[in-house]
Amino acid sequence: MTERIEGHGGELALAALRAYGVREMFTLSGGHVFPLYDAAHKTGFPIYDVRHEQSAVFAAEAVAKLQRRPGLAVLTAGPGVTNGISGLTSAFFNASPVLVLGGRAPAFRWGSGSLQEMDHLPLVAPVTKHAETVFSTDDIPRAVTAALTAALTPHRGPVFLDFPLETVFSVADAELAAPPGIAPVEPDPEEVARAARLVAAAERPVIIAGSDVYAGDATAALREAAEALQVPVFTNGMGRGSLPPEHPLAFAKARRAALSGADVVVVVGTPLDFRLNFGDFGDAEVVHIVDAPSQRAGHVQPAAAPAGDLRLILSALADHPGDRADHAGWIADLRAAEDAASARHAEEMAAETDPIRPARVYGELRRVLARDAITIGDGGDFVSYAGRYLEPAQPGTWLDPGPYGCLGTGMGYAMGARISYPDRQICVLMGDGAAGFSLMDVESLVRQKLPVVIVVGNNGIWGLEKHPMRAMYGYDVAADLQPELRYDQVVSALGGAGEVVAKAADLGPALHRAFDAGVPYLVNVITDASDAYPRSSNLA
Ligand SMILES: Cc1ncc(C[n+]2csc(CCOP(=O)(O)OP(=O)(O)O)c2C)c(N)n1
Ligand SMILES: [Mg+2]
Repeated sequence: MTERIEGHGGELALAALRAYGVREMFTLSGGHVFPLYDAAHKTGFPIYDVRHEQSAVFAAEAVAKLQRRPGLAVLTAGPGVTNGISGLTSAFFNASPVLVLGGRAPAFRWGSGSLQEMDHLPLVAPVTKHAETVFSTDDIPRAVTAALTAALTPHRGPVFLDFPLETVFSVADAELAAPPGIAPVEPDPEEVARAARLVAAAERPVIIAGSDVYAGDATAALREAAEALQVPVFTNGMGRGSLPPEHPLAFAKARRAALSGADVVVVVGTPLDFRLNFGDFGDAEVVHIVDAPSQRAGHVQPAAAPAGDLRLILSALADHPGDRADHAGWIADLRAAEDAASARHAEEMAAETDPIRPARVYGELRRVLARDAITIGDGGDFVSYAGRYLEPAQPGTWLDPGPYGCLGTGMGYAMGARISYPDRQICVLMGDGAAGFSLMDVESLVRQKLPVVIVVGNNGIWGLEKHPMRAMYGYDVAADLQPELRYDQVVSALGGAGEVVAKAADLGPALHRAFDAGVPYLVNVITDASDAYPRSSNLA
């Protein structure tokens, strides 16, 4: 169904965005994109603005990741777009359906040296699924609809459009088509059957489920498959919490025992990258289940690699008609390893040390966080410890930067999370180094009444770099920060509130005050800077 609409370029774009379920924009002001603001302002479409364009794109990405719908960032021409590129790249690595609309210097005098004149496409093309300059006003709805369709089609990812000044300021009459439905991609049934036979016949199978399981709304199918075939499940990224932690097949800490003992490893909805030892699990056969053929690994030859709609593939595994091996002994062995690790972790999380070790911060947080709390990690060691000690109880509640590993997601992700869930706890776990990238955006959160809690693991160093550099060279450079810096006072100065915590016993009350504050609140925890724990690869 199509309808005819009339308006300036901003109005035409917004009509197409609304039709596709976009519900807000994140932006930082620039004259090149005023018509988009005008369209939003006149129709009550929410505009959230930030202090650095990276935060706008990260906020859009958080919306996309959490709500599985498109997130929108509007960036002005030139520096606005270039400041958003790390955010776009993170979205590309995370397969997040983010649309960035860029302003652009006028086309009619291109090359004459207009303000902020640059061609964005060669910069953004390698990190987007679709990038296009729209030269004609009446073409804007088509371009927006096509871009969003590309963003939402598995394997999902960010897209980019820019509008030359005259395109977006001019008025036109245009056709607006209804968004096309995105049909699920049918997997090859032979490949699915091969995968099912391998898992069913395995003696010691393991499933590792990642972000695309959540993005593809396949957590219920994952659970059915795991239960039907009795396979232990580990998770990473947005896959965390796919099975509730108390589920008999949910595992987190016995990963080493599982991966070294498994004879078949099923990796679903996440790449065979550095987080998974590049898909090398010793003698185990690998089944790689992906949401699109483009996601099959080029560097590994899996025993089976079904590609397509993850719900269809996982449901087919659950319905496998043949015999299955008994995995009760294997599951019991892993449960023993898991329980032993849990007991160790419980001790670490209760430890009364001075200075405070990060594990204790997570021990206290576990008492305060509700099951549906959104936890955001932005930092080095402090966040990798979070991956060890926190157990998301529900899918879609854990936001880490993903395999691109970009520091600075914190306040942008927090903004997107708060807007997605006005009534949930939003907790950002930040390294003191990471805090430097986005803390100014606390001002944006305060001004727009978006309270969140920020817990800083303040070790006074870029820990994840300092310790490895010392181990490698015997010395380190460019790895120190000011010790015990008052990041809480920065937040207070910006209109929020906060406090320093240096004693373990003070953590609990501070966290309660933080979640009750009703404004952005930073709990500045002075933590142990020593290399006290083994690093976890659970970060992303
Ligand atoms: C944008 C960006 N710059 C640099 C890095 C490299 N890096 C990874 S972890 C890390 C240290 C982070 O320090 P902090 O946030 O204080 O956490 P800590 O390791 O001390 O707990 C750095 C600099 C990165 N991942 N992203
Ligand atoms: Mg640090």
